[in-house]
Amino acid sequence: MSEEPSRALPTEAERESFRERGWLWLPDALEAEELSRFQEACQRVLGRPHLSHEPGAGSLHAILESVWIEWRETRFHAWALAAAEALMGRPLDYWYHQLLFKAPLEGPPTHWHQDDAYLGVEEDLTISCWLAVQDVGPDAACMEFLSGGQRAGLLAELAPEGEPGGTPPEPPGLLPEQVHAQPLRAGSVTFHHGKTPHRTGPNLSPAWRLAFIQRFALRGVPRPGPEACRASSQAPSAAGG
Ligand SMILES: O=C(O)CCC(=O)C(=O)O
Repeated sequence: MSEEPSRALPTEAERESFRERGWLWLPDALEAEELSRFQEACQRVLGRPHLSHEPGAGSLHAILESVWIEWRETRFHAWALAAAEALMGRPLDYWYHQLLFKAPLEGPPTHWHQDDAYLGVEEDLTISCWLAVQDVGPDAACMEFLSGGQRAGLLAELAPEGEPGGTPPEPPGLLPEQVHAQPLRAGSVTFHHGKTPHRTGPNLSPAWRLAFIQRFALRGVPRPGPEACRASSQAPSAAGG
């Protein structure tokens, strides 16, 4: 059974900011004890022999259940769903999650993309919660958002085509003042709307970039299967996904 939410839900001002910009930063979404459990679980993923990093592998995509089956009983998960519902103003279902890790010094950039573009729907379908499992500074592949970009709907220029790596790295019409990079300290999150263009740079730091992402989808809307999930999680990167 799920726990009670771990943190206050977004305020009206925060919800308004999300509607305007298509993303929102919220510090300290987890209590210290739960953050430690997420950090330990991520270290267990990194320590698994078949997942251990090979030079040149660049990034690692994994699921938390492989090391921590009960993670959905955390207060953080309950909070993330409730906060996502408050931001979208609609009932949502938890859809799936990912650990997206980028290797020290070489983890490749992830180019500009819109998550909903991988799902083949025009409707505003999804919202994601991106947790920094450890501090994620500007040199460690923090999230960058094109503020307000969600209001333009799906951008033809960012339509996924062919193999990962085929998408241009910059959306046309990009204005530098619209781009916002959001470094996070451990335990803080950003939420982004499924149509908000976003990217991450390369991980140039000496540590793994550890991010835990939960995706939520509008209740009652048919959700695409695992192939679409995989595509959106491996948005084009300089290393080919
Ligand atoms: O964590 C990353 O590097 C990219 C994450 C992303 O694109 C997403 O969560 O939609």
